[in-house]
Amino acid sequence: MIEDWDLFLFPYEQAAKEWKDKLRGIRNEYQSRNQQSPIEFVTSRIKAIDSIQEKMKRRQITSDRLSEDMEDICGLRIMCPFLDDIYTVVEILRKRNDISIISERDYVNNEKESGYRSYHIVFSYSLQLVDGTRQILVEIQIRTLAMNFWATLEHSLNYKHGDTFPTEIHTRLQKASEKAFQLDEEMSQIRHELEKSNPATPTEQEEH
Ligand code: 0O2
Repeated sequence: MIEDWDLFLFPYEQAAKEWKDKLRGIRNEYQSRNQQSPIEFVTSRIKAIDSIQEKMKRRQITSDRLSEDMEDICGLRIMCPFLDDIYTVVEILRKRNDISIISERDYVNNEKESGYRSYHIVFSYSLQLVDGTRQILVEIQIRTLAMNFWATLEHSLNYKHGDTFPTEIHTRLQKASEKAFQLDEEMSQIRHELEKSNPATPTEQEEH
């Protein structure tokens, strides 16, 4: 049993803050070079306590193994403007020497049965605490704006509806996901064509 959740979750909150800052730093670096950033915006969340407890039961994770066996207590999400940007961000993360990548899951090219698409990376991060260093697992989900649009709405519909969708709704959501993906492909194609015709055009960036 976790006696003090605030105490348990503190390192995860700290890691989320540091990583949000690092990822926004990458975006700012591109902007300072007047280049289009592969990162549009970044969000973070600490897994809700009831969601941790539900997953502990479902996966038979004991309290003493929680930090090692639950990989998504600290979660970050990177939203990319275009499809190719997802893999640019993956490469940037692979090259970093302040993390050790534990696993990668490509749900962009291998979408889940629901229609969900995103690229998931779990890594271990050395967090500096008063008493020394602690390894914290962090999950980053990397997706386009269109994938985020679909996943956010599907999640909220699922949350409101509870349990599983009726078959007809499930199929419609799969189709909606396919349409979002077609939109991503079309926008990527437009970008490539514009780049070919005018390689040096700097693209406008929004501040978030
Ligand atoms: P939250 O914020 O934790 O409540 P599991 O975590 O056991 O369910 P697994 O295999 O460990 O699953 O992880 P998986 O499937 O690689 O990633 C789980 C997370 O990916 C989910 O976290 C969602 O954020 C996202 N995800 C996966 N499948 C779907 C889907 O079909 N629809 C949507 N909208 N998101 C999905 P949690 O646990 O739901 O979120």
